Amino acid sequence: FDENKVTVVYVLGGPGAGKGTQCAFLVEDFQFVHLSAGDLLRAEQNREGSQYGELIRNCIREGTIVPMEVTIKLLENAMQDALKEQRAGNAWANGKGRFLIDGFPRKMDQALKFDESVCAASLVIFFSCTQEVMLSRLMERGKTSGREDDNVESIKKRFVTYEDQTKPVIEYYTSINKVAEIDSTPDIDTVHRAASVAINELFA
Ligand code: UP5
Ligand code: MG
Repeated sequence: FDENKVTVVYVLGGPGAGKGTQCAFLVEDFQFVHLSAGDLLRAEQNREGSQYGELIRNCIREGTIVPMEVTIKLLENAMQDALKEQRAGNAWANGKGRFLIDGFPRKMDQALKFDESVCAASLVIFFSCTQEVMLSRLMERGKTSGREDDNVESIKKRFVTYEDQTKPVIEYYTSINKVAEIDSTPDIDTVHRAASVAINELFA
């Protein structure tokens, strides 16, 4: 994808930090297309005839990262589809596509690969939150979410993967000045206001 034709924003933060919740607001505010890597993987897992169903199910339950080829392909396909749809509907005033890529890249190799071969991100929004708060949010959500990874054992494993693999990605983008860090501990509206400020600066 040509960086002159699309703007990519990565949305990172630990499990339960509020990435999905905040992306929904940013879609409304800024006409982004929201692509959650986790949602795309869960859809692929449930797609009849998928050769990756078992692999994805195991990774999600164990909180490990699905091989990047699978995730990158799903994201690329979703971006292609969205571009066609949105262009047809004239969703973007200046014709430049806007994508929020939620929960990706989670590992350094994915970051470098996507930036280089798909599209470099203009900004990384990092929702920071304590594990204590994230744990309680996920346990609460787990009562109704039906997500196979919203249980204490999986959540603990997700935290470890986040600390070991995803934190270095955030540090890398921080070192090249692409990160807007937003404390996502406060209430949803407060976090939303702070996130809007960061995106407004990007489009200013
Ligand atoms: N909530 C949200 N904000 C709140 C606030 N400010 N105050 C109070 N409550 C708040 O929010 C979680 C819960 O908290 C909700 O109930 C919400 O109402 C409440 P949500 O917005 O869903 O948080 P989010 O950060 O999106 O949490 P999620 O669980 O989706 O994060 P993960 O990063 O763990 O999950 P994801 O779906 O991205 O990935 C799942 C798995 O897929 C990974 O573990 C991995 O195995 C696999 N994966 C890959 O392998 N590769 C990828 O690239 C991506 C995923
Ligand atoms: Mg999410």
